[in-house]
Amino acid sequence: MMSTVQPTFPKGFLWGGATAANQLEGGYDQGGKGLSTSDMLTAGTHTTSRKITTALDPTLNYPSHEAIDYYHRYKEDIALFGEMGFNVFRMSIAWSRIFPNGDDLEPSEEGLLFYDQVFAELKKNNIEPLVTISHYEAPFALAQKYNGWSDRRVIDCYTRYCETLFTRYKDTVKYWLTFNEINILTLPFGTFLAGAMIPKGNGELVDTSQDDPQARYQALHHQFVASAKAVKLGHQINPDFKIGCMIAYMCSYPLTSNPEDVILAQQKDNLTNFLCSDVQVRGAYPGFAKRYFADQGIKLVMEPEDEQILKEGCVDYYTFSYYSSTCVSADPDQEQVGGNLSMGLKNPYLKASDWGWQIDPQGLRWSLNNIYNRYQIPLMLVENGLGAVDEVEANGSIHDDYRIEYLKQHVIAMQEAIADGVDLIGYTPWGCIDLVSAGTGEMKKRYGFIYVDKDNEGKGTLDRSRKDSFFWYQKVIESNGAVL
Ligand code: BGP
Repeated sequence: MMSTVQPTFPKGFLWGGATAANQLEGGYDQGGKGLSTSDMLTAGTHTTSRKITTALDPTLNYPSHEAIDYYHRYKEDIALFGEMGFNVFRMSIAWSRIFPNGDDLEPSEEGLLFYDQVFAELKKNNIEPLVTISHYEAPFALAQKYNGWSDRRVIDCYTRYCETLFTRYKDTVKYWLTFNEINILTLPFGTFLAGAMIPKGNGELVDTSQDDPQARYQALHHQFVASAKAVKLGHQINPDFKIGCMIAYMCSYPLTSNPEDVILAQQKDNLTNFLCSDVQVRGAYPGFAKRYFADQGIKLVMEPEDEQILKEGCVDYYTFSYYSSTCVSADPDQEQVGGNLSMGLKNPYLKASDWGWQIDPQGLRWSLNNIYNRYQIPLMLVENGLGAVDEVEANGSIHDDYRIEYLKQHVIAMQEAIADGVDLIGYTPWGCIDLVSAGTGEMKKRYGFIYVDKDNEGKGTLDRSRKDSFFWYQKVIESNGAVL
């Protein structure tokens, strides 16, 4: 349909980039930091899974131990973000820098000081921080002592951590996210990544054979309660705080017009995407979740006050990651493809990235409309991008036109969604500086505008350099999305 509306971005739109502490900082045993669950994950490859270790083995490569050494280079990196024109930067705080064991009675002053300095540097560059409180990690001691989020007592550890952050950074940070991609716990893996639970089985990060849905959903319930408590507490500490949820939005189309496929696609949307955000945005479990739990024999243990806590802890805004889309079908004999977190079926109309994630900018427009139609609260796209192998030319330049093309089409999709009436307030593409991949532990799967000289084996100078996409994004920001 032709439209007469000229799509534009609103004034004050937030443009920036996104990262997570464990994929970026390094300095895993410095500044009084305790071990984090992410420090116990070895590197994998494109085809082999990362392994979960329970004791450090010096002969293995743990990519988060050094990561890209932002811990020592944040000033240089933030200056580059400033040069690109960022007005927002999504980062996470490493919980075990603040509470090395997770249940310590007092926070670590040294850890808090590090983030004081990071925030000061951002301010100097006119960049607003957007802070994920828990991005795919928790103190490893909590995993060992309580089996992570499976234990309700971890809620108190988390709220003490939140209270510490909210009080300390009351006047520095306005935008918060309680948990990264909280819906990973609706999938049969991710218990270690997100739930800090030590799975039984062969130690592979993605080992679905030992799945225990009862424990998974119980851990998720504890995270919901923790998130709601954090929202309430944050608003008490500073009513101007904006505290959001963060969902890995898995866009799924019915493969055909067969009504069975259509129902399956809707069920997947409900169970993997909307279950979590319904709880976090609306403050209660939706009907389809109750039906699913009954069908699966899952019985959540809830305290009498939980319903009230969830109701009082609704988030201020909805954020999500979007990388790709897949299809679903009632017919089991269809070709599978990968995607961020979930597998799905191949869509004959789409091309895929080198890691097999199907590229679908229109799916972003569809998703933005779908989410906004349901909640009518501000949305922010806090992860998006193309994981690719970059080649450095002899003169040091990096011509990542494939990344520019991917991002450009997704910016156009956002513009269209805004013209459709969606209240989208910001965009932080993932891995704005090359960092360690969460899924594979690789360095060569790069998303950045800024190249970091380091390879999969951990070798390299760690020097930073500007890719072509750096200059492209700089113009996009400068023109508020008018020049693509
Ligand atoms: C999301 C995570 C990020 C990030 C991204 C890309 O699921 O929130 O931490 O890593 O996916 O995934 P990968 O690093 O596996 O390419």
